[in-house]
Amino acid sequence: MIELTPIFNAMLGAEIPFEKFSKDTRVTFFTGAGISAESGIPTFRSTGGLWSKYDPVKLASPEGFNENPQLVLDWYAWRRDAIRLADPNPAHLSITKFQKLFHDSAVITQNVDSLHSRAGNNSVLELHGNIFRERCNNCGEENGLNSDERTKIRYCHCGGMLRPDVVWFGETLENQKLEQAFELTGACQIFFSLGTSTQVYPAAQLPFYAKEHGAYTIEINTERTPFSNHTDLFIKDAAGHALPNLYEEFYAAVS
Ligand code: BV8
Ligand code: ZN
Repeated sequence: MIELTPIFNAMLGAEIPFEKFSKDTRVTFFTGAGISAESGIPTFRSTGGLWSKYDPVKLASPEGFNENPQLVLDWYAWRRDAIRLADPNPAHLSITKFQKLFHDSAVITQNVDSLHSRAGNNSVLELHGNIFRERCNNCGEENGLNSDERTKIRYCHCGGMLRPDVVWFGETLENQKLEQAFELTGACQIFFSLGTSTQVYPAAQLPFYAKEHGAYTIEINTERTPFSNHTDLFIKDAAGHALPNLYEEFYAAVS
């Protein structure tokens, strides 16, 4: 395992086995809240993150919603307003460039903020849903968010309450999405783990699964994570700085 800090970024090219890769290499990008940090969107567990101010059980769990739906709806409306003011940052934008270089690539994100799609990334799998959609808490029927009524408690035709279409703690992820995530991870030759604390399961299994299935793994994070001792290359840097640099290295090597 090689650890590079920003000072050694220049030596980046020396560490990666570029000779193994070509434009046909299958690449998977796995991302967490850290990739949106440079867009101004707070993460959950970094210093000053959302969970340092709010109780996740009260705000991101079915129990919390049933106990105080208005509080949860207000919190998600506040987060949507913050996200609307944010733009994709160089990390999101460099994935679009990577996907032009490696045509067989996909993005698996834990984020619910739509910034990957807004950056032009394709094949984006939103494991934890999307904050700009709502679904019925009872029958699960999805519907887009009617923004002027965004914080009112509203009901589905079946009588169930409408809630953000995201996966809360204690809720299972959509099976089909999870299977697709493991398939993309098991089949890729390069796996990027970008801006995730690698603590929330089952998503946090993916980097380890990639490693077990023979992918060359690159982790970019401003802090070390439980995966950092397992990854082939750990770059201690902001994703918005390191990923565009990495793109230049890969472009020079495989284009
Ligand atoms: C489930 C809602 C079946 C959406 C979220 C005990 C052991 C293991 C598992 C469990 C357990 N007890 C319960 C569980 C299961 C639980 C879990 O994993 N809990 C953990 C916390 C222990 N998981 C679940 O409940 C999942 N469902 O398992 O169902 C089941 C059911 C019942 C019981 C057992 C199993 C559902 C998980 C989804 C929860 N939903 N949020 C929303 O509102 O957004 S959680 C939240 O965490 C988000 O979804 C987020 O996507 C996810 C992961 O967080 P990260 O994205 O990694 O963000 P974080 O802030 O943590 O880290 C940011 C990182 O970026 C940091 O490392 C930081 O250093 C770095 N960074 C910062 N700036 C930058 C940067 N990196 C690069 N550049 C920068 N500029
Ligand atoms: Zn319903």
